[in-house]
Amino acid sequence: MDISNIDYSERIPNNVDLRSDRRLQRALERWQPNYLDWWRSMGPEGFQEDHVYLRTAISVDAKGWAHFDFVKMPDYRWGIFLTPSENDRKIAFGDHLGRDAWDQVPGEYRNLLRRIIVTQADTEPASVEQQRLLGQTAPSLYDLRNLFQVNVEEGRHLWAMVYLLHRYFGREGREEAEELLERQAGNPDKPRILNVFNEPIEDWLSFFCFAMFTDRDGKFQLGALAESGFSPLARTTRFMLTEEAHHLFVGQTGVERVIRRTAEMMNGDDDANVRPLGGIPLDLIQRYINRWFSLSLDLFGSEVSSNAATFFAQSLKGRFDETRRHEDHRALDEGLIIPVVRGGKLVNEEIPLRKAMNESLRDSYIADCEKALVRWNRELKKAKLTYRFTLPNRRFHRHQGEYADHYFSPEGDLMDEMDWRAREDEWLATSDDRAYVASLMECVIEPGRFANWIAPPKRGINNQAIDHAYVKFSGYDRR
Ligand code: BYC
Ligand code: FE
Ligand code: FE
Repeated sequence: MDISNIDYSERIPNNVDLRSDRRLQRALERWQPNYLDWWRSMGPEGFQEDHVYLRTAISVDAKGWAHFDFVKMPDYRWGIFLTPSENDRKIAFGDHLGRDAWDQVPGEYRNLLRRIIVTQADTEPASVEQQRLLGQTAPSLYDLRNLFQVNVEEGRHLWAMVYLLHRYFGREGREEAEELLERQAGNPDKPRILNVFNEPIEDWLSFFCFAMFTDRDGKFQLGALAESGFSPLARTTRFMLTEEAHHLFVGQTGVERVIRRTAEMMNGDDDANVRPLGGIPLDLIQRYINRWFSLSLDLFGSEVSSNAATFFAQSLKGRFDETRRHEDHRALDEGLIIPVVRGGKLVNEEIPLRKAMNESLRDSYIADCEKALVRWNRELKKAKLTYRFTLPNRRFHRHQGEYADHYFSPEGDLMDEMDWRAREDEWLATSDDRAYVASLMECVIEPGRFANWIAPPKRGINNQAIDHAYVKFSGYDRR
């Protein structure tokens, strides 16, 4: 069978020859209706009967895997797609460097591996839950479609992880798969596992920041898992990464379009007030950036982590682009200098590199975020404005790791709690900010029209026009 092509004649589309394993197929077919129930109750509210211009994977080849068509979301063909296996794959890092990669779970690593997979899996439905009301205030049909594209693909990412749990982790894996549909973003009794995935995403500026900063954590975590010595995980996450690129695009260009629109309203005047015009002020955008960037930094875990050292040593989770790095893939002799708080002061400490793997991944992530900031600032320069966006220091507003119990300014300086609290409203989106942004949100559904606070994109989806009817409503007036 040709692994690059996906079999759509099956109830669960797949390129893993699911039909040859009846037990597994039946187990997943039993999970499928529970998933659909979850999608209908926790997925996008309203819009389930509407036809959305969505892409679906038809092949896992590099050349054009996507097929675009109008689909009702509950009819989306969620499936199981892995990139083709490499013959003779070798492990690229850790204690097992150079040995044959594993096609089965090494017994001694079973629990750890399951935990990583469950943590990854948990974020996917969480994000759909967090975004479920946004359709009602979409700034255009183009944006509405992009939201739903992201949502159905996060649903597919859940499928990707549930396949691994069912296929490789027996009864415990099946139980975890059930629990993935039971925890709920923001539910105090059964919250999602990682912090950001319990935060509300109430407006579209938050959504764009989330797709920019939080989905980007996905890019780096998936990139680290794509190096795994456990090949099925590596091949699954590689295909997920091809979908992730669009999510990051939605986030980065979304924020960029808000900036462009505000700059347009400011008309070259640095002191212009855009509120009377219904625009989003630049300093408010900066406070949203500060909030979502710092929350997303927490997702990398502690700066100094023995969990991370174990994941690396056992060749389960590598660094970003591990295989392509010209570095010691055992990471045994080096260290990473990390500023830590000791006796009320920041002092540099050298941490053995394996224990600093979370920080190494966070470094790669921050460098990637900086690139987007350069693009956003280019918009300001073009508009002859002197304001510039910055990323806050990695120590600012943290809730996990070395800096969690201390207070740091956006420049990274250690502060007293009192002083910090006195300035918090300058730095982080306030309830007034959020109320103002909420007041601007309106549902715009005429093709080609955009809400006043955001500029249109430069081009449409899949070479379609910007005024293409990306969502076709099923016969009733939504306004
Ligand atoms: N919130 O050594 P530590 C995505 C826990 S995003 C709450 O600091 P470790 C997506 C940690 O679990 C990508 N708890 O951390 C994006 C541990 O708990 P236990 C998601 C946290 O283990 C947008 C304890 O603190 N994928 O795909 O090295 C939309 C101390 O552990 C947090 C992954 O994360 C937190 N932020 O690393 C849709 C990949 N941070 O064991 C999707 C899989 C840490 O003491 N996950 N803790 O109970 C991992 O590799 C690791 O679990 C982490 C943490 C990187 C998350
Ligand atoms: Fe995802
Ligand atoms: Fe994503």
